Amino acid sequence: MSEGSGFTSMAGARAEGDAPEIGVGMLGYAFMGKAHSHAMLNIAHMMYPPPAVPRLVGIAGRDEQAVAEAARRYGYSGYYTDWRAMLDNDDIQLFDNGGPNDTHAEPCIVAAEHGKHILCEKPLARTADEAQAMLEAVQKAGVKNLVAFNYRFVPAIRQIRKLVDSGLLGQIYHFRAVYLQEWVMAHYDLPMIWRLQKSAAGSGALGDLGAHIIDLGRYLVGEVKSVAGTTRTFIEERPQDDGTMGKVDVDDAFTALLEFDNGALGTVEASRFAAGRKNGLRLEINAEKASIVFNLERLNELEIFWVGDEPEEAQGFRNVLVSEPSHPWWENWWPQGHIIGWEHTFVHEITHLLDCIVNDSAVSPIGADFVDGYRNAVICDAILEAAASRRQVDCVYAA
Ligand code: SOE
Repeated sequence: MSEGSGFTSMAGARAEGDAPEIGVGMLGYAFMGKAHSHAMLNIAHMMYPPPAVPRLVGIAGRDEQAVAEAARRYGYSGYYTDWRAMLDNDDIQLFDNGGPNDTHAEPCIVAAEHGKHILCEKPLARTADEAQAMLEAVQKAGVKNLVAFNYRFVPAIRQIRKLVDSGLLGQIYHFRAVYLQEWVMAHYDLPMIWRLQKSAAGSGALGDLGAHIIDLGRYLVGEVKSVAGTTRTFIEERPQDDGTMGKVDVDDAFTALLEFDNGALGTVEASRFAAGRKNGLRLEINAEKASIVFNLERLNELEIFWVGDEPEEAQGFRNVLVSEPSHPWWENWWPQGHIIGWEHTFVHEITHLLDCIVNDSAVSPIGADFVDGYRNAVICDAILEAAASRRQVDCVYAA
């Protein structure tokens, strides 16, 4: 169809329009590769006008057939079987690391050395020492950096933070959080996988699930000064590819006590052996003026109890549907009550990072940066030390 026939070409308009494009190189094509790629494909038209339009330049993975299929599926311009070659591509300004925990440090450090901004899946690293090296690399390079603690980007969680910041809750006494799943229990017949090996994962339920609720404790309540805790491994051997039985050297579950700098008391627990719990993150904050409950499996809702708000005979927790246009992130979606889901947290998270890149603004505290990821790792290491030594352990932060 030619110009003049009532048709106006928009070819390339978005790339030359208000929003700059940011070239993305993705490492990994499994669960997080899918969640991040899906999110990036939604930003240009749903976060409209976007701070930037992510251009899917390349995706890297070891299995050539699988990574080629992922490139086709999500629309990456090309694929790599070597992440180093991908990071040599100057058309990539943002490195997205969705790989397993043992592939977080080296690629992120090399990406920082190449001057690329970085999004790294959680936990940032397997240990605090490894996280510190990554933090130093991004600080030296001066690149924007975000750790994908995506639950900070649930509108209801951001709403809790806004209530905390407003002072309406008063002093916070308790932070109580669990993150419960069941997929590692015996009836799943799970063989040995990287998430069950310390050399690959760093820890088990602690770093995978506990890291999320520890991050939310830091985001909603404050810094953690000391911990006590214990861990359990319920199935100690798993069948390996070569037919032998391998030892599981990470925790299947942990329970910990957190002492916050501001005097609040925290209890956190994560398990992959909680039958019936599919993605059961639940937190409760008890404060001077209110208590608030959040449940990830009902992520558009908050249960709030306001002290002295109603006559004694009518007191109780109220259910608040967090979906009004004035609620965080909701101006981008639907009319109130048309609820959103887990995947939308990645759309918010990556949009926030693009905004920080384009406007040179701070990633934290709305998002978690590598300082947050490092401090999270210090707390996780301290919990493992407390469990091994059976005593309370102070959290010492080098940054
Ligand atoms: C574990 O199964 C897992 O996929 C975590 O790795 C994610 O971070 C969490 O969001 C959902 O559960």
